[in-house]
Parts: sequence; structure tokens; C-alpha cells
Amino acid sequence: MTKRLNYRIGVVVSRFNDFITQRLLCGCVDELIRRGVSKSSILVVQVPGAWEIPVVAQQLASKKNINAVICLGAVIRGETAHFDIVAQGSCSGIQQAALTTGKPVVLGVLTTENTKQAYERSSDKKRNNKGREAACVALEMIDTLLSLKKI
Ligand code: INI
Repeated sequence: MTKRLNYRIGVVVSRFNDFITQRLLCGCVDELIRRGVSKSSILVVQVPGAWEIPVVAQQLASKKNINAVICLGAVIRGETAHFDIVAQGSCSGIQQAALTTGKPVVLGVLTTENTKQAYERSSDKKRNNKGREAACVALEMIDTLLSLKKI
């Protein structure tokens, strides 16, 4: 039987390219539940695009009762001239949120050359879904940071 995990997880997901980000969200939530997080402890917040993820991730991660934040988005080069700006801003903002709050803020934002790659990395199979992978990383990092407190 799966051990119940008493963690509260924030998930920030962008609506831009939602045909991909919804697949990431499904994989992420399914994996958290499979690993023992209760559905009612998963707080999902939607934002317009990957650019808007960091500010919400930072706010969520600063809350006392949130153990980790997972960021899900899809920046696809073929569709934007400012791919590099959006991708870089989103990813570095997410890292900054982790460093300033000291909480796991996990990067589940796809940055791909085209839609095909994004589709492959958000597979509905158990493997190859970046949202699912981000869920595993969040749980591992909660434990890692907790164990550091005991040193
Ligand atoms: N946002 C994305 O999440 N993915 C993209 O591929 C993308 N493109 O193509 O531009 C994108 N742009 C919107 C951006 O994230 C902001 O929402 C917008 O600039 C308003 O701040």
C-alpha cells in the first residue's frame, strides 16, 4: 500500500499551448496521487503563459503550508520570435523562486524546437512526461531539504 504523504503541493500551469500543458498537468497530478499526496492537498493555479509562472511560483513557495511548487509550461520555438526571451525569463525566474524561498520550485517547463517534441515530452504513457517527472523531483527535494535541517 502507498504511504500517505502529508505534503501540500502548489502547481502553476500556463494556458499558452494548453494542448501540451494540460497533458503535463494530468501526468503531474496523477504521479503525485500515485505517490501518496491527497488530491485535496494539490493546489493548481493557472497563469496566461510561461512568462507569468515565476511570480506566482514565488508567492506560493513563500506560504508556510506549501512544501513544494511545480511549474508547468510549454515554450515552443516554432511559434514565437521571442522564444529565447520567454524561455530564459521563465526558467531563470523559477530558479530564483527556489533560491529566494529555500523551497523546491521544480522546472517542468518544456522548451522545444517544435510541437512534435513538446507532444513527445508530455506523453500520456507512464514514461516521458515532464509533468510526471517534475512530481517525482518535487517529492524527492522535499525530503532532501528536510534531511538537511537535521544536520
Ligand atoms: N508563452 C508560453 O508559455 N509559451 C510560448 O511558446 C509563448 N510564445 O510563443 O510566445 C508564450 N508567450 C506568452 C508569454 O508567456 C506571456 O504570457 C506574454 O508575453 C504576456 O506577458
